[in-house]
Amino acid sequence: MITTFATTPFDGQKPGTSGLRKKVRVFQQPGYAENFIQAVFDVAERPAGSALVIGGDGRFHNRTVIARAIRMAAANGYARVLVGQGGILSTPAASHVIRKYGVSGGLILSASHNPGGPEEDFGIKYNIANGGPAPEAVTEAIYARTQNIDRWLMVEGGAEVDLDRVGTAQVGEMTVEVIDSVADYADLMEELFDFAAIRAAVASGALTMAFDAMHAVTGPYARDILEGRLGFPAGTVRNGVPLEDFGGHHPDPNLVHAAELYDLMMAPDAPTIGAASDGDGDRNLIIGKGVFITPSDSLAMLAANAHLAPAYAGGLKGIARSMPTSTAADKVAAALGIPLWETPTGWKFFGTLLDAGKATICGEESAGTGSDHVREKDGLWAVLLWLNILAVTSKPVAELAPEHWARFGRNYYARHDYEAVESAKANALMAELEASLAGLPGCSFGPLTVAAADQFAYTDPVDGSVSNRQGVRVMFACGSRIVFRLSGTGTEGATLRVYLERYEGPDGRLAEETPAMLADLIAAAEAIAGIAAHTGRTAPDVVT
Ligand code: VG1
Ligand code: CO
Repeated sequence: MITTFATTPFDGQKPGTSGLRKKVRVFQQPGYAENFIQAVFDVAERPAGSALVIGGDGRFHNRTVIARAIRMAAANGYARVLVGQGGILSTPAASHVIRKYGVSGGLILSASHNPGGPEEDFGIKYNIANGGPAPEAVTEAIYARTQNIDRWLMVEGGAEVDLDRVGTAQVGEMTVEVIDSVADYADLMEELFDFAAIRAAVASGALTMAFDAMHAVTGPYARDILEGRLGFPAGTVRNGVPLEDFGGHHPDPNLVHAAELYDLMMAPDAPTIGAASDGDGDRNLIIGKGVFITPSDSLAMLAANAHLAPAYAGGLKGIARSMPTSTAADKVAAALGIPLWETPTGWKFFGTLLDAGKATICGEESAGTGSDHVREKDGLWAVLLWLNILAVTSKPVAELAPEHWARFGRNYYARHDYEAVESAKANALMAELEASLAGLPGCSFGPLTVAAADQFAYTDPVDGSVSNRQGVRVMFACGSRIVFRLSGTGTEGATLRVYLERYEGPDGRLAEETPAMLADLIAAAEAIAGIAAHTGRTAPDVVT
């Protein structure tokens, strides 16, 4: 029943920031997904009798690849596969299921915040036994294997597994368990947070919310937890039915793609809090009534108030953030007397810190926040921690945020994305920028003087692995900063990300508009990198 299919390598099956992401039509080439999955199975650490978790964000092509992956797992000697009902598992839920059932790893089928549909994006990511994304050593080994792969294995014949019915089935020698996609995860959330306090605040009418699931994977989770367990009225979860093409939208919870939610939250009759999540449920957008909270600030504010939730009442062991994320969390770590870890972009770099108990809360400027409860960023987790804090303090976001800034200072922050730039042009920009780094210190751009400039390199404090060239940093004497890097998740040309940050101390200007506060930095970024000259673009496509 096990068939060996001869194959030859495909170019470019190199996992990026978060797995292998390509256009659906690339994944639809015969053998493309199979080659990659076989490469994973060939290099993954999986002792005899191992189990595997499979789930995805429900986007177009999800079910096709899941059906193939199940048959391949059976042919490759897995004893058991756990798959979410309908092929659905949010990324944090998959991480939790891997940990809870002690399996050797998982395949997460998602291109996250990238759009879905026949002409859009698909992705495959492998997570290891700790529930987190495979570290670079593993993704490098997978990539190396894709370059010399010559066969893949699959069990043929027998009925297809009915993904829509919870229960067990047999594929060859392997058992397939179709599990409830939501229950394990929702139970975990109930353990972490003060659901009774949130329920009481909801019941009294003091705490109201709007949650935009963006027709992505979080819908069923948000309905169960927010409308079911916490008692928010029906309709609190908007766009709650996962669609294969996310309704034609980008499931990216930022001010551009969740503009409707933003407008709602700026209206006079806005609810207490508005939130949204992305394609695979690991990102979060937080908007208080009348006030947007940047993801970097959200990380800092959550860390400062985490002790109000039962799971974190004993304090935090440390905070970790990706390098381009603002330094707002650093101020909180200093005040709490705990370490602050600065890692390269991508959640895979937090895994060792979480496993070693060096950090409890982690975050990225790209709307990712999470803790040691799983090994992925977790959109609903962040929303629930905000709800917990709002319920316990009875203060609106518009009061909590200024209080935070008055204590720690405020990091004005924005990210400018230049999307689908011709790769050669983006590479030339970065190369020229790198070549200019040594000469930058001492140079002035308007009122800003460069204090230091470098390429960020990271040595993992736990396993000693080194990751070079993780983004160009230009640091100014006043404490402001610009970071330049190319995205590792795009599927079309290159995306240039420019991260801008300006710090104002507790006695500084705390209530200004962000664009005005960053104007000098924006001009400096153009002068330093020659963005218009290299790319022909005079303005970013997306500002978040
Ligand atoms: C982006 C974000 C990064 C995030 C990654 C995966 O990567 O910047 O912070 O970890 O997406 O997020 P890049 O290389 O494009 O900048 V998700 O929610 O798309 O899995
Ligand atoms: Co995501």
